[in-house]
Amino acid sequence: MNHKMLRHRQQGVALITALLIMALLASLSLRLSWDNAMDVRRTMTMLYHDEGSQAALGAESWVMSMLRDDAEDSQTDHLGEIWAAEMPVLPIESDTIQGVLHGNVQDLQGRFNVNNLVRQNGNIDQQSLEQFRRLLEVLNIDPRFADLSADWIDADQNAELAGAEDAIYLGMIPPYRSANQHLTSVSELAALEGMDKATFDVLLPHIVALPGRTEINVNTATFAVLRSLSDGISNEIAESLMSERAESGFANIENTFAPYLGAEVARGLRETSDYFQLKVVVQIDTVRITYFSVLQRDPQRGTVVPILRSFGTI
Ligand SMILES: [Ca+2]
Ligand SMILES: [Ca+2]
Repeated sequence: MNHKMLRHRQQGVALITALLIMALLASLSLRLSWDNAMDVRRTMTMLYHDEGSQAALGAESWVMSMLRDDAEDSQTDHLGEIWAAEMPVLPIESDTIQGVLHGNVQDLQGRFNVNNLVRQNGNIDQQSLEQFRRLLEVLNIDPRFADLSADWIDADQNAELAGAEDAIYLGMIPPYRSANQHLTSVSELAALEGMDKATFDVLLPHIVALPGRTEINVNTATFAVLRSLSDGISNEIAESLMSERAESGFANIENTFAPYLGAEVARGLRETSDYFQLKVVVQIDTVRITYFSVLQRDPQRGTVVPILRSFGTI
């Protein structure tokens, strides 16, 4: 090999080395800028999430004071009151953030409290069980789920005729046990034997799990819950009751319901509420937060406190 050829070869190696270094640097810089973009995105998402959570808690404070004012200003609770109106879409704006917030408040005592199915001593309350069966029939759902729910909550392991206890649930894959105590969330009923999502979604707007035994506010009760009060309340009667109460509630619930209900059931009715559910949806950029809060109002003390908060699902 002469000198000329050797020099050419050395130059070729140097060129390839230089190209390799260039390629390496380019890929490194691409990687760094990608990581950097991801870091910025992650930080912004966390920031938006924090801001969104704060906005949801702000909305909760606002609704709590609205419910306190309502207790001072009115003797009854009905769907024409300000708390029952859908919240307008409110802007969330600052130097760095732009988003929106909307939500609503629902009266939870317009629904059937599944914890009414079982008395404090752990035994099934037959009257509430019958009412739940009627509610399911009105909704075209198998009334067997009333017995299943009662067994799920009652203290014992004796299955009702159409019910189920651990003997059934332990045979499932995966196996599980019934709660045998009062519920904190109706979502537990999704675990009932034979319950599917479609059925549960139909049932959900009409049921609630409130602490202890509660009465039903007929001013806010759903159509199906009104019908469930008695076999004597037909579709037509329930429709006329709905139009009688309109948006300002019944003038006199005793007189209105006396023809349809026995004294025992009538005692479980009222025209005020102590439990409400706030739902807030916050959207900032691509971050969306859904916040639920169950609020308990004590009209005697004039207080409203959150008793169950959750992000995402009820
Ligand atoms: Ca009121
Ligand atoms: Ca049981």
